[in-house]
Amino acid sequence: MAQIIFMNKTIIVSNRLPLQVAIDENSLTITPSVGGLATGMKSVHAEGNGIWVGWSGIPEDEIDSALSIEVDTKIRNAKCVSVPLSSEDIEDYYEGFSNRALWPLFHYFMEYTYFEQHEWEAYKRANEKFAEVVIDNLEDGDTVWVHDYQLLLLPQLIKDKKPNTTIGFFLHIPFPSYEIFRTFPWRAEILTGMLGADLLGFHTYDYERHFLSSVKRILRLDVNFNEINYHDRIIKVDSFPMGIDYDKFYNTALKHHSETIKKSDLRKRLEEHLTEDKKLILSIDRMDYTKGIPNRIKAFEYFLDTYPEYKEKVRLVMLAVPSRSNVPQYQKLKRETDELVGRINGKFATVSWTPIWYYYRSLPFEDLIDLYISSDIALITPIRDGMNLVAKEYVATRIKGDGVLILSEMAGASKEMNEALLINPNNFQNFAWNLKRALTMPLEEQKTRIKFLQKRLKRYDVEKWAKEFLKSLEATKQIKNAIITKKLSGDYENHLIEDFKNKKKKLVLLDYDGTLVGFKDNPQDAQPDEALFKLLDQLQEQSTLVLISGRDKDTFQRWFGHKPYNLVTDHGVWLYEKKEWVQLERLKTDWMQSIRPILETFRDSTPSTFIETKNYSLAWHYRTADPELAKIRTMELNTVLTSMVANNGLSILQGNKVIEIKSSNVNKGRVVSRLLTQNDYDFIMVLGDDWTDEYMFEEAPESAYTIKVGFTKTKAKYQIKDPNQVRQLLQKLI
Ligand code: GDG
Repeated sequence: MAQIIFMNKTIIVSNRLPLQVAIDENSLTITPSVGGLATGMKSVHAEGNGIWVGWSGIPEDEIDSALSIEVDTKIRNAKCVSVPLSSEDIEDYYEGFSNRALWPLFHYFMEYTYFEQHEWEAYKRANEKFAEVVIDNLEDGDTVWVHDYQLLLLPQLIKDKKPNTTIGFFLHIPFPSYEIFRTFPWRAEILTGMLGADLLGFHTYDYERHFLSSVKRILRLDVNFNEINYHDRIIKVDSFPMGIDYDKFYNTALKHHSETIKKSDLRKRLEEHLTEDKKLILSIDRMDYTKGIPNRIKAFEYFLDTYPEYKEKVRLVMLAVPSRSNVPQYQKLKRETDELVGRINGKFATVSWTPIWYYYRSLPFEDLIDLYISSDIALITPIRDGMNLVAKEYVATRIKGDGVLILSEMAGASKEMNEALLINPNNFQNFAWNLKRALTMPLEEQKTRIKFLQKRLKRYDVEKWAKEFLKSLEATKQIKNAIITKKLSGDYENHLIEDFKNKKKKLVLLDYDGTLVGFKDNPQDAQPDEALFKLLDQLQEQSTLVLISGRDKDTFQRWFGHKPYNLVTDHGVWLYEKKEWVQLERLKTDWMQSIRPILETFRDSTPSTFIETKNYSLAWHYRTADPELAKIRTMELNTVLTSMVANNGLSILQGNKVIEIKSSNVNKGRVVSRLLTQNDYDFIMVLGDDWTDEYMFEEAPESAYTIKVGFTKTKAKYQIKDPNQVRQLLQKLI
């Protein structure tokens, strides 16, 4: 297997390598690609020992092994490493799963989406092949940047094998809303695959928001602003709108305008059409159903019907670049486009004018620039598009400041190109009206708009985009370090175990839910198991053990009454010591009758929530409710309750997916202070997972081992992942 080993490099991974391999009978040539991604990544790739991992474009079974070695060597000379993929992989993983399932679904084309089990298997296999090559080339301290929808599983595959690697992932296409994404048969696997990354980047805030919404609802993970708590990691999610190589487009346009350069045939031909009262309208896209090509042609027809005075005055120059022509929907689109162009040209053409010039091919870069600089208007109207770089390129080439960009609201680019004429591509009336507006826009207005757009594109170009992403990715190391510094493992853990063994008067304070047992949908299902009893029995023999919980006295009596453990229930109202219940606090409960109706209103308007009535408190549980609705409802409930509780000596506790109202003068911290005065302990350990446990951490003396379960913000000195690890730790102590 191909292998290049260097220190601290960035490994870029994308489905295709940024190069073209051409093999004919006598020669093998490798030329670099000039696409947006290749340009954007150029400096990252060139820096130090950076490498690029991807497919070469040649299936491994279509080339003999001697030639394959030669191809690999040449690719390696270009600082690239190829992933060997067979024709079958390409058929099932790329053309199949990537382009017949992910691409249409992520672009909201559900009717084009095929879910095939064997293609999903191929997708997993191909992602594993990429992982293998990346891991083979990976050294400690390296950074990996994975690109796009073909490699959604790759981040986790790398993280599983190399947990310390810093991994970034960028999605170049939209992330669909939860309602669309939830239809995906392997939705949880896809999300989990992506969550192997430390930073996830999207073109727009909307895609980011959709992604987070799916993470919350499907994986039920906690999200704080743009950070996801995932096991012992915090994953950052952010938007980075991809730019273009502005200077390259601007300078080439400048060159084409200069007197000294010979005009290309294409340019001359275009200019023949350009007289004072005639205008060229340009569209350029890959031939893809997301780009709205048939829609655009129909809208253009509508325009000519509505404003017939523009017949013979305008021409639509439409470049459609062949793409994925093996996939049936693309073949259908090509047929439909051919027919539409034929029909409309037939309908309107005169001896001296055809309304649409249609090219179905790819043109050299210089011709592309000629198209941009010769067109008065760019008509970029995708039905759905991650970003759309063509819109940005058109603007960059307008060196005289004239020209109008008509841009679909459905393109990610519309979010940062407000000075364009933004349209909904499905509203033909508005489409035609804006086209007329563009055709009649005063030059001064054109210049003002283009100038604004150019300024932004120049400032946030593709290199800046790549740098910003990598800067953010680098910053995730600090989050990781902050977790590592508090994580109870290695030396910290050994020290704790040693101390426990050596000390005589030991106090162990343990919260129950979320600390000793995981959360259940219904709190009554979280009973202690045999293994836990065994563990606690032994711990009890070696220390003063106190289970300290917000649970009610009756439940704990049922579960633990037969054991010699000390129990504190109701957040500190009752203490069970030497098999006797002692009431520590005398509390009123008359407030419940006025608070309960409020909670009932919230329960009724928030499906899957319920109220738990305890002896001294009321709790509203929302664990299985829709997380986004629950978030809004908790804010509302807090507002309503805050005004009521203040004057009634009550307080609101924000627990783990629960809001609890109880008397202000009880909390777990008060019990801790009380317990501490009773004896002269030389070892104190406090474990808890939730906001209510912070009171215990606060009251514990400086010398205590305070340990928070989970990796959210805490006053505790150490952090540990989950109840499983808590049990492992306790096992080690005894
Ligand atoms: C995906 C997302 C996102 C086009 N025709 C020719 C040619 N091009 C170049 C353009 C432009 C690029 O191809 C097309 O980029 P887009 O952004 O418009 O679209 P996708 O290919 O669908 O790209 C998209 C992008 O990823 C980046 O994240 O913006 O939303 O779908 O650069 O100039 N270049 C040449 N000849 C052509 O005939 N030389």
